[in-house]
Amino acid sequence: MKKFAFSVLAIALAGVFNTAGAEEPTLAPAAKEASKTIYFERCAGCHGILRKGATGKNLEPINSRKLGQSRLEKIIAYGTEGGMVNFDDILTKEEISNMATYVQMTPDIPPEWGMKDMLGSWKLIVKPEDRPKKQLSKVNLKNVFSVTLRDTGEVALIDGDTKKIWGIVKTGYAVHISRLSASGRYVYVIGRDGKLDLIDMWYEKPTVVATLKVGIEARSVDTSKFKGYEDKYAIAGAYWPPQYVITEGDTLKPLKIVSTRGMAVDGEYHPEPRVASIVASPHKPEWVVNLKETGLIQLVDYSDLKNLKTTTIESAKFLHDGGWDSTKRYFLVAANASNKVAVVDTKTGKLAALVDTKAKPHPGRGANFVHPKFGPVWATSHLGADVISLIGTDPVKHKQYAWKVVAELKNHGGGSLFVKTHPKSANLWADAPLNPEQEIAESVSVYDIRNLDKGPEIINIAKLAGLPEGKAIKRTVHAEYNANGDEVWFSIWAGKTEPSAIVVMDDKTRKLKHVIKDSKLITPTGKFNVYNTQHDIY
Ligand code: DHE
Repeated sequence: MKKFAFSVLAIALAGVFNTAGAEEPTLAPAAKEASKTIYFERCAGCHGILRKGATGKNLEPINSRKLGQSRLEKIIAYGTEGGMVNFDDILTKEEISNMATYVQMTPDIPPEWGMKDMLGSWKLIVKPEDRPKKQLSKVNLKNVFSVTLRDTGEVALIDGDTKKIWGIVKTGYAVHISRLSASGRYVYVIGRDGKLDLIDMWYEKPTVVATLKVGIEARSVDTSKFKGYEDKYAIAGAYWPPQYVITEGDTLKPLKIVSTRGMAVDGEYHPEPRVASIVASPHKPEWVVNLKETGLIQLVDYSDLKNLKTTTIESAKFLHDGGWDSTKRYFLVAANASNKVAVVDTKTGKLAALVDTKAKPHPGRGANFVHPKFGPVWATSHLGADVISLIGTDPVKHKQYAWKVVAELKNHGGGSLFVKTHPKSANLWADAPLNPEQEIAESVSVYDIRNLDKGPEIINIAKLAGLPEGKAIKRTVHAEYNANGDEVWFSIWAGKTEPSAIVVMDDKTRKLKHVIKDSKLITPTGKFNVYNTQHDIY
């Protein structure tokens, strides 16, 4: 990982950001360096590099110093009900104390990352013409799962038919998500450190054929999915510098970088509008790019990169994750720290609605199903409330319910991150991995979507894995269906030095079908089934 380096600009800006007065606390150089790394790896995602806050609270010195050393230490160690996780199982007492001091100090500012840096980082390991001309293995690629191994900086490609690990690939640090090329041949994996890897599944074993560092910190990637543009382009969004880059799809050669700095929906300048979720439209040569801090949603037309046309839609601040409605005309994205879901109509290029929800909606890509009374709905759970909200998505046949929360189902706890269903399933699953209570974090709620009044069945999935006791909570996180839609997979996300697992449930019976255990399966979190991710099925 590239360590933060101070530039002249950074030093100048640091003066601007040192707003909390002269009594800045200090740390010895080694402790400061270590805290800076921890902040970047563990904290910046929620609080921002400049600590201006988003999913997490504003931690600029003017605010953090009000909380004070001992309160900050408690918050860092034990977390909060508002969704901040505990770090006492990851950090030592000394590290926690140093972090509490560090966040009261002036933020460090990392360097910019323009075309020269990007091209310097680009490695075309195998040229497209030197790659296999057809699939060399017998693996059923449609049912492969690309699984994030968060703390080892790897993804495991698991054969969904045999449940065996097909290959493990080194990727960026704390790799975040995988997305698929339109053809289903290539997996794109983005790391928190901004490293983008292109994996070719036509080899005997999954093989990285190109890499690119798109920034210092990143979270999102997608590909061109419109007819005629299949596998042509990729787009990756960076948290720092705040920008996105469009690359060649099969080489990752960077073609165009677009900065996202600018005015927020409230008319104020923001220096760090991070790129949150990105999704490719199947109906147009267009990506939906969600800018977190400014609350702007950009529809980026990739049919002419030299004369890039972008429609900028005002929504609400702190955009995060989201997914399509079942028709893939409307994109629903959580403005999580605003307690809203924004709905974009990609046909008209306009905001269709801003829907109020409970605290901090966090849908992943959400879940689409047909409600017996309200017609087509899209579901999200919440980080800050034990509620699953259903939003009506059919403005034609169910106009009175469209873009309204039509029902709120009880989840087994707050701290939820992901909901999931499948067009062939009658179940709606919701996790709660960030809940501070062990039993809740290990469990999921599952509703029968034909009879939601019956209430949920609550299943402790982590217990089913039969793992030995450990120090860390075995968080059950991220449901993902197999290609047939009859199995649902959960990650059991234990500590870095403890065994983790993937639990496969039979979706119909809701009974355990299989547990994938392997010493190489360290901290699995997100899982991306090739077919479902390729076709945005959720
Ligand atoms: Fe994620 C999606 C950002 C923490 C697992 N995460 C996303 C997306 C964003 C994001 C912007 C949407 C990408 C897209 O669709 O293009 N995530 C962030 C953060 O900023 C945050 C809050 C803090 C951080 O430091 O990164 C964060 N995320 C986490 C985790 O701690 C999780 C639970 C475990 C992990 O692997 O790091 C986690 N995030 C995921 C997963 C998805 C995701 C599994 C994809 C969900 C999907 O079904 O598409």
